[in-house]
Amino acid sequence: MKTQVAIIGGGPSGLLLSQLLNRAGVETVVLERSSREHVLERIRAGVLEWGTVEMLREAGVGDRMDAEGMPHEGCVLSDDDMMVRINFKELTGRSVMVYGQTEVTADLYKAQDAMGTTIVHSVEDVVIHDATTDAPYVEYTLDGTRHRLDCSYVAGCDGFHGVSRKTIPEQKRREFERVYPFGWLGILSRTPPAHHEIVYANSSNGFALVSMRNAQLSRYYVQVPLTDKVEDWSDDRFWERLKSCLPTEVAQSMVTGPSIEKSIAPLRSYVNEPLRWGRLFLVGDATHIVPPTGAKGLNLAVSDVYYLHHALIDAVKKSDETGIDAYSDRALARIWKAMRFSWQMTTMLHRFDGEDSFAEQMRKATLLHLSQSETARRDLAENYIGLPF
Ligand code: RFL
Ligand code: PHB
Repeated sequence: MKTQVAIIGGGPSGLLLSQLLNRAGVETVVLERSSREHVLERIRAGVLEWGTVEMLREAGVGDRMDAEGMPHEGCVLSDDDMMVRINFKELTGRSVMVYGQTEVTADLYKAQDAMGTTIVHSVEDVVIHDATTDAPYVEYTLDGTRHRLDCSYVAGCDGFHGVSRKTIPEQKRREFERVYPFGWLGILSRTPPAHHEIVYANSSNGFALVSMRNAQLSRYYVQVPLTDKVEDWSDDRFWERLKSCLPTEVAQSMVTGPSIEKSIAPLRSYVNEPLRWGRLFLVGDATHIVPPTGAKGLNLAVSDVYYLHHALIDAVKKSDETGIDAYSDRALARIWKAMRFSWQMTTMLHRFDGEDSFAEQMRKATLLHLSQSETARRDLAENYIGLPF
């Protein structure tokens, strides 16, 4: 098989890149390790920055998002009973869209099917060869048979545990990492959300988050030690902890019910750079991870795709390589700003085990300052709705 751009990974990064390239007449093949059902089962991100919303519209996959997604003009940060509303609309003129990553992915698969692009599922043992030559190729196993895919460029969109990043020799890249000493236990439940906007709650019992997928489907998270297992958390225990972290006003509106999904995600900040090795380009979680506190992971993947799709179109269509030469630096400039924001939000809102009493006061003072300073709120809003591409 032969194609112009081989895309490893059929998550949101790989699918959106494929969608934008094919619309511009650049041919792709997507190689995905899992089945489509499995990819569509994963419950992940819920908040789309305004730039992501515009990109999805531009990619021709915005209709259902516009019909079913929920534009949010603000969110709330709380410290015990103090609630600070960040009015995105008033402070920046923009909003975010609450629309699940699962739905974005489903919309992208549907659009790709309609265009007749090639997405190969359940591939195993993907190996990228000759990335530093003009003729890279990818080998993979499907149903026990080894295949070869020749291409001009390879896009590594295979997430944190993928093979693309590891293909680059260690001496050719640098890694930066901060691992946080806690994770998020998340549940999905068919109950109306406790608040009409997302609530990021700091409390003496740790961090909690109120989010939603629609008016009847809530998504909640609480901070848990890394040693905890999902089995340690019955639904009752979860609801009790959540309630103890939320401002009374929100806790009173909480409607409990059985969880329909429950999982624990560790929190880390991670950057691998550069994002290019010869004709291999890294995108999204394959090269950076943010803690979910700023809702930046999916959105950063989308901004990488924004830079890379323009660059690849110029390279393939016009033999103009300036875009691909600039890709890594352009993407990294935005990545580091989102890293800073996510780290700051995480530090401002979580209890760190073994922390001193000073740390707690710093969190409280930051939240109090936010409640009193429009300048501080505008800074948060500007980052939350998404910095320009
Ligand atoms: P993905 O989604 O991990 O997709 C990578 C795909 O590559 C496949 N793959 C391979 N395929 C072929 N060969 C291999 N060797 C392969 N290895 C892996 C995988 O099966 C998969 O299909 O990466 P991508 O596309 O870069 O997308 C990134 C986003 O998924 C991620 O950043 C967000 O989900 C992070 N995130 C959030 N981001 C936001 O912007 N807003 C949020 O509100 C938000 N909340 C979250 C989140 C992530 C969470 N978890 C579980 C990590 C909440 C949570 C709980
Ligand atoms: C979610 O709805 O899953 C969600 C919302 C906001 C975040 C992280 C996750 O910061």
